[in-house]
Amino acid sequence: MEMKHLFNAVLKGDAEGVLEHVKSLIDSGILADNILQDGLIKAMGEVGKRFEEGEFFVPEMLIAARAMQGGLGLLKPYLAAEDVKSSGKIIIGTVQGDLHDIGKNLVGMMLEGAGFEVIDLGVDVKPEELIDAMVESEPDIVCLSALLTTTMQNMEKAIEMMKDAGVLKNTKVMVGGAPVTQEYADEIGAHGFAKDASQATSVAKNLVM
Ligand code: B1M
Repeated sequence: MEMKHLFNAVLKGDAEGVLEHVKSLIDSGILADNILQDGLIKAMGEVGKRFEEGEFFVPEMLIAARAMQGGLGLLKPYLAAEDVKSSGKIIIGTVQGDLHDIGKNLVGMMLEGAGFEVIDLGVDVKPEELIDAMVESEPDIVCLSALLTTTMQNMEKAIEMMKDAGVLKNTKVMVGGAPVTQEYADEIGAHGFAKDASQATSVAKNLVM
């Protein structure tokens, strides 16, 4: 019942309600991962469906997304508490031109939860910014997220520029996001692809092995 209230609070973009329901679910002993999957992620799926059907518009999506992110913030320490050991260093960002960060944040959180040190460059990250951060931090993996068919092409541009700058000798690239596929990842020369945040942790672990 509480999960249903959480689902509805995300749909309504009720940020306070989302925080209250997440807290209450945590207090009643529900696993953070269940709250994430069955409450927050499920509700964002419904938001996307309503947007596609013309029932929701960009403001509704944005308000729901913000409410969801508040809930994610509360869950973060609980998710990170599972499986903590240093697995490597990761730089993550949403590619140039793309402002979607919920999935990217989720992937980053899961990676932290899997013991990686995560440096988050945010959204709309230019290839030059990625390369500067790579030179400075020498990550094991660079994670690129894209949610738009138009911006996923910037993944290829970023990888090309990384190759030209010579920063891929000890660093692997993982890509993901709703329009990205394994075929596309192979085509643009990425070393890894994950379809969701939980798969991202296993792919990342394989990439640093
Ligand atoms: Co946008 N949007 N949006 N949006 N938005 C989509 C992506 C869209 C599919 C909606 C639709 O039309 N059905 C559509 C894209 C169409 C396309 O290109 N094929 C779309 C559009 C068109 C737009 C605008 C152009 C709308 C406009 O202005 N007319 C605009 C673009 C702005 C820009 O980026 N330049 C826009 C804006 C926005 C908001 C700002 C309002 C808001 C984003 C808020 C934010 O992120 N802070 C928003 C939202 C919320 C969505 C939807 C509804 C939800 C996205 C989301 O957060 N999903 C989305 C519709 C949908 O997805 N059904 C939509 C939940 C999240 C957990 O999933 O991000 O897929 P996702 O991440 C998953 C996986 O993809 C994967 O793991 C995550 C967790 O499992 N993953 C990775 C992601 N990154 C990964 C990286 C990895 C591995 C896995 O390794 C590195």
